[in-house]
Amino acid sequence: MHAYLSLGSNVGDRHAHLSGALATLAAGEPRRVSSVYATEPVGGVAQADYWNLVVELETTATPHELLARARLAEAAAGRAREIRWGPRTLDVDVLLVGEEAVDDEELTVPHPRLYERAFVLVPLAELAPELVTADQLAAAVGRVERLGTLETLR
Ligand code: A4P
Ligand code: MG
Repeated sequence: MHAYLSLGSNVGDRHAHLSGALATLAAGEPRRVSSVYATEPVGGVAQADYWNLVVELETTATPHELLARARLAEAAAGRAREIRWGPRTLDVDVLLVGEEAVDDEELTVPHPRLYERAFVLVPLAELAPELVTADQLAAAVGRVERLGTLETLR
C-alpha cells in the first residue's frame, strides 16, 4: 500500500530536519521523496518561509502507526508545539494511506486540508500525478518554488 506524508520545516536547519526525519518515517520500508519546495507560510502568524516535501512509503503500517512515526520524527527534531499553524522545526502530516479513511480524535485521513494547499499538492503531484487534478492544483493556495532535491541542496 502507498502512503503519503507531508513534511515541513521553517525553524533552524531545514535541510537537516527534513532529511533526518525520513529514516524514522520510512522505518526500513521503501520510499520515494519529492523535490524540496520553498513555500510561503499559509495561515497562522507571520513567519519564515517553509521548506516542504512529500514522501511516498510502500508500507504495511496502519494510519495510527504512521502518526506515531510522525510524532517520533517531530520530537527528534526538537518540535515544541506552541502556536497552531505557527513556526516549527518539523511538522509531519499523514496525507493518504492507501484507500483508508480514519476520523477520530487523534487522526483524520485523508488529511482534511490536503487539497487546499499548494505546499502539499505540488510535491504530491510530483510523486503521484494520478492523485491530483489540474483543477485542484490551480485552486490550491500559496506560492511554491522548487529548489532541488535534498541531495542537490546538501
Ligand atoms: N491530526 C489529525 N489528523 C492528522 C493527520 N492526518 N496528520 C492531529 C497529522 N496529524 C493529524 O497537529 C495537531 C493535531 O492534528 C495532532 O496532534 C494530530 O493528532 P500539530 O502538528 O500538532 O499542529 P499544527 O500542525 O500546528 O496544526 P495542523 O492543524 O496540523 O496544521 P497544518 O494543517 O498541518 O498546518 N505553510 C507552509 N508554507 N508550509 C507548511 O508546512 N504548515 C502548517 C501547519 C501551516 N502553514 C504552512 C505549513
Ligand atoms: Mg501538523
